Amino acid sequence: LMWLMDQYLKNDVLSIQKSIVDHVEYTIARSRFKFDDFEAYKATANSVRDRLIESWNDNQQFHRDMDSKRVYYLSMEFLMGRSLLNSIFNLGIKEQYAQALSELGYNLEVVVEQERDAALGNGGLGRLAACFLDSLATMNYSAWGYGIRYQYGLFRQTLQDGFQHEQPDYWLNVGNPWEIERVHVTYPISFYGKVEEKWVEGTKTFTWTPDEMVEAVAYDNPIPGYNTGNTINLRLWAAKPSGEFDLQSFNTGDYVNAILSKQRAETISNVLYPDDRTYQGKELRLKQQYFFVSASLQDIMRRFKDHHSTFDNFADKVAVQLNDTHPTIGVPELMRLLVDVEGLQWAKAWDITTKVFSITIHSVVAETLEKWSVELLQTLLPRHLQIIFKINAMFLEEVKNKIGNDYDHLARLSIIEEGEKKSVKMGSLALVASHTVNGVSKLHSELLKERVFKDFYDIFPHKFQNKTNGVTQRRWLAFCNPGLRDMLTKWLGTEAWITNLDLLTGLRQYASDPILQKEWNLVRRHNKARLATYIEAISGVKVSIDAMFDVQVKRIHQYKRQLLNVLSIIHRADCIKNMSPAEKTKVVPRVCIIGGKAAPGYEIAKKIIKLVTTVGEKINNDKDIGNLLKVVFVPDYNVSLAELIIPASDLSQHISTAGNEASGTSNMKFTMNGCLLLATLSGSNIEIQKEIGDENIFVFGAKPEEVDRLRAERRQFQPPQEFHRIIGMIRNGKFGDTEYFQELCQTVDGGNDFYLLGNDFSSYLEAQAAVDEAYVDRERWTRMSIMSTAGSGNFSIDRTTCEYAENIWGIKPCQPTS
Ligand code: DL6
Repeated sequence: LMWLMDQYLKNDVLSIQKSIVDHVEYTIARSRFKFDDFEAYKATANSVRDRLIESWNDNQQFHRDMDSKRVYYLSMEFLMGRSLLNSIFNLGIKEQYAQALSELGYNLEVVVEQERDAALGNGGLGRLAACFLDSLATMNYSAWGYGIRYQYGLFRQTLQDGFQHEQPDYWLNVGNPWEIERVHVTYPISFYGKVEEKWVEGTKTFTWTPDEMVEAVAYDNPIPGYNTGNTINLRLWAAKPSGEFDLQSFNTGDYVNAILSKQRAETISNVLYPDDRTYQGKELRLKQQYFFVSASLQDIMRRFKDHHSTFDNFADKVAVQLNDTHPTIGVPELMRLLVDVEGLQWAKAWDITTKVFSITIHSVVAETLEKWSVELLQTLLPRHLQIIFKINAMFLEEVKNKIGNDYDHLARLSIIEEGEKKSVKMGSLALVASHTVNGVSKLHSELLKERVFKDFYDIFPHKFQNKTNGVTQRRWLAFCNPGLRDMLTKWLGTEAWITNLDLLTGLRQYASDPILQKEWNLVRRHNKARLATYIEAISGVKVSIDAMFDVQVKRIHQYKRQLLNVLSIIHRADCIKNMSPAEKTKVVPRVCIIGGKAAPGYEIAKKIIKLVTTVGEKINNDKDIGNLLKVVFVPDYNVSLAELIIPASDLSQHISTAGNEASGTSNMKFTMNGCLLLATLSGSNIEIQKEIGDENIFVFGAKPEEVDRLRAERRQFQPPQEFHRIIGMIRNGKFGDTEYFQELCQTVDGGNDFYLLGNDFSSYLEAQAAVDEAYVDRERWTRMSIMSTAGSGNFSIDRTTCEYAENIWGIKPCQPTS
């Protein structure tokens, strides 16, 4: 079969050109002599996909033969961004592609810009899932991601008169060259109906007769590792009508309704819910969760059964990671599949289930963990509700042996929340069924034990672990910041840092070296110039790259305190206006860049956006302020914009109320790229501070252990004069829209100030002054910047992945030897 080996696509420039041109002609059916940049992108992406399919196939075959244990990462969200540059970079063929395109008359940089972001996620949780895939592939683990192929990704944000507007992100209408539709990989997914109980040979059996059935169709997305043949799979499910099921309606002559019900099926995978923290208990969301989890588990079991005749060692071959509580309905689903479909005894099935699942929690407060009403579950998934009740009964029986009949305690532990409207606490269900639960930073994991899941921790202390998040240095440093990449490789004498980020500590010895400092600043200025051009193009605001680029980009949330940032911007503007010309010469010019989406129903967050744009409008046109301060709101913040903004930032703000951010991951991306952090003691900021050193970060505000007390005393707290004055300016119409901003101002009125803006304001201003002072000392600032990058090794997702693999999933790296 030697000739088969020869079939592999070659990666020399000529072969690549031939692949691209063939795709122009045969895949997208355009003339090879005339195609535009978008068509060039599509053809290029298809040619890369061909190469990925080769390693994908090899990888699947290898793991089939090895029968290796695999981790399945179940997530409602995968915030992938663009794939072209990432793929050719990971395959090590970027230079060849650049040359191939250039000789054909196209520019790689322009071509990659044609790709639409795959925005199948809201923020941190979804982007973390995407980073994991990159790392699992790079580190040669056997892994698959499972999720939903949403027709509409996260909405696109536009600004109209400074207000956020949401536009649909119909990202698939231009086609998605990366995915492979598997029309034959489909599973039936059932909803509604009734359950019948029967005794068969002394055993109670359950038959669920559903009222609605749809089909889940697989779409595979190959994910290449960096510098390895390990290409793993992200399998996304699309909902399609179930032909078999609808046949009945057609046969009974109800043609129109049959067609309508077909359309209804497709709505299941239509849209990503744009709220990242509040869940409104919508039936469609539960349908989505069950839809993708059921398809994934059926798929996993089918693959296992190809090699095994019993389920005895299922847990030795399968690990399932639940990305937050969203896929938790998988617990009763696996039980149903094992007991009702495969005929296992309950005890045996439960033993398997509890060895397979583990869960990561991404929030800090119990209120954000999902609950589903018993009524809805009874209607939509009646058999699952029975299973949940049984799991709960057995669990409570078991804990009674430990804690006795303390009913309050038992009620807190119960998976079912009693009350007027009974509901199922999905976090509790996941915890009972999982062998491990983890938080995403050291502080967060402690908070889970002390607060969110205290009652469970007392009973199952062995289940709790910490796994501090990380980010992939491939996307977030090596290819979004090519100037810095080359410089790091040159100064470290190796590019091994791309897979071993700890090597960055080698930079520390050069942090004061004037030659490195000069090169460092040159790269930074180049990145800032790129961003300045973009800012001018989208907003018309001209910004100087000598000014400090002070950035806060993330979802808009009260707890993330963008409002605190705006208040200090108003304060700064006001101070500048009152300065003499001599005093003005001492001001450090700043460009304040804010970006992020507000959930469509989150009115306060939308008001914050409007305040930023209004304040920006006023300041940017104030001649007394001139270039000393500019304020820009960057619309439609997404992965691709982050890749432009992060390498160009001098200062990045991570200023949530202490302890209120589970981890944060953009703080890690900024640090890696040599941007300094202005931070509170929240989430992974604390660990970043430890790694890079107190002298290289600006920390302010309350301590996590003070927050409860400060909240309790906030009615009596007197914020500083400046705080009142600035709020007064907004209230009194200095920025127009007087009525519109009243509610926003009320959120920081003493008793209402839950996120402690008033309390932290003074120390925030002090920290801002310290930032200015450091910035004027160019040698010191550059040193701090180099030390930030040098200390960021611990925040590589590869470290996180290894910890999960070793301590939770029990999997080992393995790849073909040849
Ligand atoms: O773990 C990833 C990321 C954390 O870094 C953020 O701190 C956290 O807010 C975020 N959570 C979400 C959705 N929230 N919930 N549940 O994105 O997760």
